[in-house]
Amino acid sequence: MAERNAEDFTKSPGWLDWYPNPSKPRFAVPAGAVDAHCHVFGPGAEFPYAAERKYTPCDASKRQLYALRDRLGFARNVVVQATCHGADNRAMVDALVHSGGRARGVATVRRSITDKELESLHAAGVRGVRFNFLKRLVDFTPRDELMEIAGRIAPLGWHVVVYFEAADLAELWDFFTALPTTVVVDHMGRPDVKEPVDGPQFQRFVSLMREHPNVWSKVSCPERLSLSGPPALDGERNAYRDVVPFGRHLVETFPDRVLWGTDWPHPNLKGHMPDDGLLVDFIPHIAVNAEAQRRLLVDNPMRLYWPEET
Ligand code: 0GY
Repeated sequence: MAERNAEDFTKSPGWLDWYPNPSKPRFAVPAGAVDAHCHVFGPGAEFPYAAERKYTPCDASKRQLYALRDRLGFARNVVVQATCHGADNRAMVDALVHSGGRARGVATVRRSITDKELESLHAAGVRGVRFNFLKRLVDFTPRDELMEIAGRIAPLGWHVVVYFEAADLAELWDFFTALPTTVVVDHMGRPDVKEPVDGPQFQRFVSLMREHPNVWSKVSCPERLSLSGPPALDGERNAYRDVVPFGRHLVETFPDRVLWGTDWPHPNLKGHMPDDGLLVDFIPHIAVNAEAQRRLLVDNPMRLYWPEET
């Protein structure tokens, strides 16, 4: 592959931009709802993308993110550092400090980070670090380095967010279960939704959560996991239905350890870009009553990201 020019912010070939005019969801999220997984990208002219990035995205600014928040009816965001910014957290931190206290963040840090830098991330609203194990997104980081970082952020009350492919869980199990913090898994551990919910692959993930009460899951990204895809353009809003049994199983089995997020601006999607309004209408299919919805969208994220208010 050709060496990427670090200064060239031309979008990666085939890059899909975020959906410009999301529909108004039919599902009204409860008051105080948190979008607990979303990103900002640049803008590249202000916050350059990292030299080591594996993709160059479209710009997706804090202003655009907060407009989406308001359009969908959410009160708060958790802004997760995207790999295109490497361990340069400035765009994410800038989004937090301009949120009026309505956003908290998850950073990417290296072993070289100083205590002072960690404290300043904390002051900006960072409450976790993300360890990414997807080879298409990041270069390998030795486990001892990650464990060292986890040991340093634990006293701050932060947690670790992990992103991995379902096929890699067996190999990562011992590392995950040795982490000294709450561990939040992105996108249900990326199950293959062709497999049954009670099949070995997803049940391995369910066992991880059952045996380890410090493990939480984001029941997010149906648009990334779905094979059936969005609905036909017939006005029906019951999208991504093949993902429903997986999300619903986790929401019902672990009601106080699930989070939900849009994943806006949806990096690296192939095929289609979701209407974020439709994604919100997915929620009542996996959290089927008001209590489950309140826990998923308000109580759980508030406990993790704004514990001082709960
Ligand atoms: C997601 C998923 C992806 C990308 C990233 O930080 C990232 O680049 O998280 C992906 O490509 O699956 O959660 O945004």
